[in-house]
Amino acid sequence: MKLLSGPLSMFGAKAEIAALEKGIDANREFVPFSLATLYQPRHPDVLRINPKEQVPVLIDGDLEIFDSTQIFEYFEHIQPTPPLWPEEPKQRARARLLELKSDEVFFPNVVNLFPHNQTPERQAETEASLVAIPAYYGDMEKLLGVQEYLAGSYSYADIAFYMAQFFASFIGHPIPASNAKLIDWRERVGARPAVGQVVGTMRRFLTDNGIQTDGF
Ligand SMILES: N[C@@H](CCC(=O)N[C@@H](CS)C(=O)NCC(=O)O)C(=O)O
Repeated sequence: MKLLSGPLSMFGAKAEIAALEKGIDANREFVPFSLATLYQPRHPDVLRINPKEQVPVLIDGDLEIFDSTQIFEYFEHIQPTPPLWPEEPKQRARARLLELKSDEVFFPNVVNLFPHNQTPERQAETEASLVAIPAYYGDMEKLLGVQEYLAGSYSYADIAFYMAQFFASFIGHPIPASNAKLIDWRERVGARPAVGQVVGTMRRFLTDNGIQTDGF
């Protein structure tokens, strides 16, 4: 099995963490990527398999799929233990929704605040995201009121949001100290060997490129 990712791909990191959590032997390969050229030139397998030309891409024999959430689903079927979706149907539905919201509601706000996106023409988006990020942290803090993980048991929802908040911290919008339960959650998830391994590789890429990661 081959998992094509990038050294700073938050979506690729999600898939790699899941493979490690499940003991799936997915040989992670980084596509060409640099801070100057980003994903150019694109890896030929990415161009062939994903019309969106993005990583992660998973190749397992004659199966070729893309999108981190699709990869989660495949992993869950081929290696059901340890489960990374809750068993109970409503809790599972909540976990799926949280995973989607992390990628598609929270993370776009982080992207809006990437320095190259903060142009005068995008002032409205910048301002909206500066409000949306702390509001989302507040919502996650409330969820953790009575449970250790976002959807009860440790799940793909935690993996997704751990990576999304990692990038938010990277651009200067970390979980505030007032969200103490969410900070404890970040410590709990970050202490998992699978998460530490993948995030550690990402931190090394950043420090090798002259970016200090001590503050997040
Ligand atoms: N919804 C996709 C998003 C994938 C995605 O945005 N990948 C980024 C890297 S984290 C990428 O390949 N970007 C290159 C580009 O869009 O040019 C997923 O969950 O895998």
